[in-house]
Amino acid sequence: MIEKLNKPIYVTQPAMPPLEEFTELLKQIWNTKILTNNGPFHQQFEQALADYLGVKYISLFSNGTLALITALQALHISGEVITTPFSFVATTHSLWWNNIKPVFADIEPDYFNLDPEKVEAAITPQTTAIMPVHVYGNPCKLERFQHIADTYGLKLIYDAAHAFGVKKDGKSILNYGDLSILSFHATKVFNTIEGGAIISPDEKTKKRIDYLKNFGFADETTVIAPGINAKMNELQSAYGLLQLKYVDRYIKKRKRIVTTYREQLKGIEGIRFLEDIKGVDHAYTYFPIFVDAKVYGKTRDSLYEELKSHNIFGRRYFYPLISQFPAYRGLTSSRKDNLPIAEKAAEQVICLPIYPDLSMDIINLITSTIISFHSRPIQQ
Ligand code: T4K
Repeated sequence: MIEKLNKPIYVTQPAMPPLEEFTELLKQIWNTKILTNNGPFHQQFEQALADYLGVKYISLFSNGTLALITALQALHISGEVITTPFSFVATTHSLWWNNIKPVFADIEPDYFNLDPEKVEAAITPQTTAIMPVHVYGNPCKLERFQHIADTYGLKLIYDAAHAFGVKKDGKSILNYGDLSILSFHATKVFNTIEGGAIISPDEKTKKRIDYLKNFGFADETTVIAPGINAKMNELQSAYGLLQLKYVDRYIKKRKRIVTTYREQLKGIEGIRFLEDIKGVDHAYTYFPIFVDAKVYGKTRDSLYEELKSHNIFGRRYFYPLISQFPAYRGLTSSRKDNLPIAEKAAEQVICLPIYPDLSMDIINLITSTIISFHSRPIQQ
């Protein structure tokens, strides 16, 4: 009989820098009274982040969703954009907020990213851009997407909300496409409480994005476009600057957790998990497992409930598919027969708890629950 934890374990828990160090930075803010609008911590953090990530031009945002919305504005995207239904709703909502029609294409069965072949088949004269997501931080087929974008004259905007620090062959994947967007939400590998960023390919684009996130102001009297207020403030920037000191440690701990999960779940029939990709430096953002009910003997939802009964709160990222939400389910591209792989992934996934402070004892308990539930006979 596996014990029930007396404290709930959630899918994640934010990693935070030492309070004393943050207090020191807060004192400086209290002295200068510069709270926002591109203050000293914002400037320092932006530069330090660009250096850490290995990118040249980055603009900080108050959250990832506003970064997505602004990225589409910055590139004047309109008409139709081809995207994935297997993501967090914000990906598609950013299109809706720009009056753009989302066109869903199916994903690939290996790493659950948008399938370039399905994207190519969905292009129409109205298509202006492709918006793939590096789901769980695993890189999309970068060269293939670039080739399609170049061939059809489309823009390529990556939702890289899960891909903080991810590199392929030693190079940041954030340098691909026309723009990439990060999220620094509390639930992410690297958090600034709320926060996000856009990575631009050149100084000109960064400048335009910086104007757009500040109401469109280029200077005191010039407004270049109807911008929005999406600025990161000084407290979050200071916090982010501190987080950068610790993020490598966070990722190292996450890797250890993933390795343990993989060792312990190896060989359980009907449970699939993702392996590292050769040449990729992973950030271990999520640890999704996929339950094949026929082989495992229990459904994904019954395992999800079983874990909950032990006070373990995994999450079904991403179920339901975005295409099934009321705003989008009427679209032709939302039909289930257009998205069979995504439908299956959404039916099978549970993201297990992963965060730097997660103890090995808890991991053992999670995996033992999965193993023992597998062998327990179905109750009539
Ligand atoms: N694109 C993609 C692909 C995304 O995944 C996201 C966000 C975005 C765009 C948009 O970026 P942002 O605008 O958010 O920067 C969470 C997050 O709110 C969201 O950021 C994230 N993706 C999404 C995948 O997950 P919920 O509603 O599942 O989170 P919530 O509040 O239920 O948190 C999960 C668990 O984490 C809680 O049960 C407890 C724990 N937790 C959470 C928070 C917020 C804490 O321990 N402390 C906390 O402060 O959406």
